[in-house]
Amino acid sequence: MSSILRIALQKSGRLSEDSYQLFKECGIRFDYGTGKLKSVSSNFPAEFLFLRDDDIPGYVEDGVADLGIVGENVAVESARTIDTVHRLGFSKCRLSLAIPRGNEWNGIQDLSGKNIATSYPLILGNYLREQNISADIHVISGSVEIAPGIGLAEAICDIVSSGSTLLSNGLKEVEVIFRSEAILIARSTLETEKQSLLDKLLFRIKAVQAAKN
Ligand code: PRT
Ligand code: ZN
Repeated sequence: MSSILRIALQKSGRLSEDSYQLFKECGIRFDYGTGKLKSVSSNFPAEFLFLRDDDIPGYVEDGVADLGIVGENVAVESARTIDTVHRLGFSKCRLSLAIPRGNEWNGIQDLSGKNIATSYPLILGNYLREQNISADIHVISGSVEIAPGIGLAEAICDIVSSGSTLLSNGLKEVEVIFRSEAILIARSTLETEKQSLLDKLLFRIKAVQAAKN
């Protein structure tokens, strides 16, 4: 049986459009947005799976998918054993610490002994350890920005892009702890045939990127 690459993409969200567009520009055709959870390409040996971004690193590690596109923040936080094959340059954002706008900020030591709300306990925990700061990490899965306003935490650590969400919640960004963009991830050991399909795909992706620069 000839090989086919299984590629996991975000079904709908901040990564989806650019991910679909990338394959289109690589000349790889497939249907999306029809509500179907998978789609086989009509002109490249690839099958696409449409998933929530958080599930993609696990599916790639487990071999349900060979490749995937996720934000680096999600890949790192997942702590899965996966390879970063290529940086894709879209869905750029940063993971930052923010505090109430009226509060004074003299540096990271201000967070010693404080409560910090985040959905990224691993990345934040590593950062605080490197900085020798001991603080309490309070994990919440969404709407992190409201935590200081309801007395749940003195600071937050969340994804920022334009900064307008922080602003509208009365917060100010005080420290960038991680910079992220979309990345192509792969299972760490691909069979020879799949590896050569990945090489073909990468060749096309690099050509598309080179044409834009
Ligand atoms: O449904 P599913 O689980 O698949 O998607 P999701 O809702 O978990 O993720 P999604 O689609 O919001 O984001 C996917 C990825 O896009 C993230 O993991 C990041 O790598 C990247 N990304 C880029 C962002 C943003 N920009 C971003 N602005 N992810 C989230 N945001 C949030 C931010 O936290 C804030 O709440 O969007 C809001 C607006 O940001 P501002 O700063 O522009 O106001
Ligand atoms: Zn998600």
